Amino acid sequence: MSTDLIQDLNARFAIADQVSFAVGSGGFPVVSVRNAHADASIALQGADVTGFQPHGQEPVLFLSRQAVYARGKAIRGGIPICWPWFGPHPTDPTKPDHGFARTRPWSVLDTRAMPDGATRVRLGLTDDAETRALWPHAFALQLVVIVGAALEVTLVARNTGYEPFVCSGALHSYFRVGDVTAITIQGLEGIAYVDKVDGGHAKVQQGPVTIAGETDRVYTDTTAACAIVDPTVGRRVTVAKEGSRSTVVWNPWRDKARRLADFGDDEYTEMVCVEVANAGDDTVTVAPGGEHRLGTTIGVAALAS
Ligand code: TA6
Repeated sequence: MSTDLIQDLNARFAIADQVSFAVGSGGFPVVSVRNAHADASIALQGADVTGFQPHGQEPVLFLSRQAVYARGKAIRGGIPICWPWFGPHPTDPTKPDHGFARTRPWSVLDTRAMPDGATRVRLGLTDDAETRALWPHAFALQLVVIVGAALEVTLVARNTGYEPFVCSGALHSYFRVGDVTAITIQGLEGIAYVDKVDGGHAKVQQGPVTIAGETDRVYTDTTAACAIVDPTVGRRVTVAKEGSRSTVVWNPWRDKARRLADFGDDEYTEMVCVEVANAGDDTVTVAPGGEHRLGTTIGVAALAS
């Protein structure tokens, strides 16, 4: 990737002492944000928010030390964007899991210093011949990232065509935890879920979620915020949402971790995914000229001692 692109991005979108662009891992452009509240980083490859760290706090997002940075490849960590389908393609197994938005280079739309000291970065992706070969629809995606004391990430999917389209997806957030076996996830108590580790059986969550083995669950019909309570780090990470009626919880545990080439064998103890989703039956139909917003707000607070 040419340094010309970086120079051009900085000339057009850098904000002194707040937003800058540089060559990141794999040679892909990365946006670095530093403001009064926090540090953050966003890879233009897949518009993946790869880092968020409020000042005085430990990093909030998990990024695998074995992540692979390559064209057409999703980054293992941060917040990959699953769109326009979640999981395997509904009818064609030859198409990539979780759609194509997470594997394509996004462009920068604008950057802005907000009055409250936060920073907004907007990224865009539109259809082209490659995307239409995978999914025959015209669209304009925007990812609106606001870095403040909390992190706000909103995927806005606009239908720029003449036919309605049906999509699903997720903000596939990877959270960094001190010890995955010690955390609890609140907000899903009594909620029905599909257990993908147990043959897709339908179950109901009893109490807070704990992780003691491979976990891959789609919680259905829930608009509730979640909280990851992490006694090892001494913090509570809240995950609020917009435009979502399903929440996915994932940890690959030992065996799957070993099968993932871009994930360390023992890294499963350091992370959990809590994903704001449109998954399972929670698909979205977008009319021509219409849009759907899928958003998450991630907050951090110390646990009361
Ligand atoms: O969100 C959970 C999930 O759908 C799991 O089934 C697991 O496959 C995970 O995503 C990671 O998928 P990936 O395609 O990134 O390896």
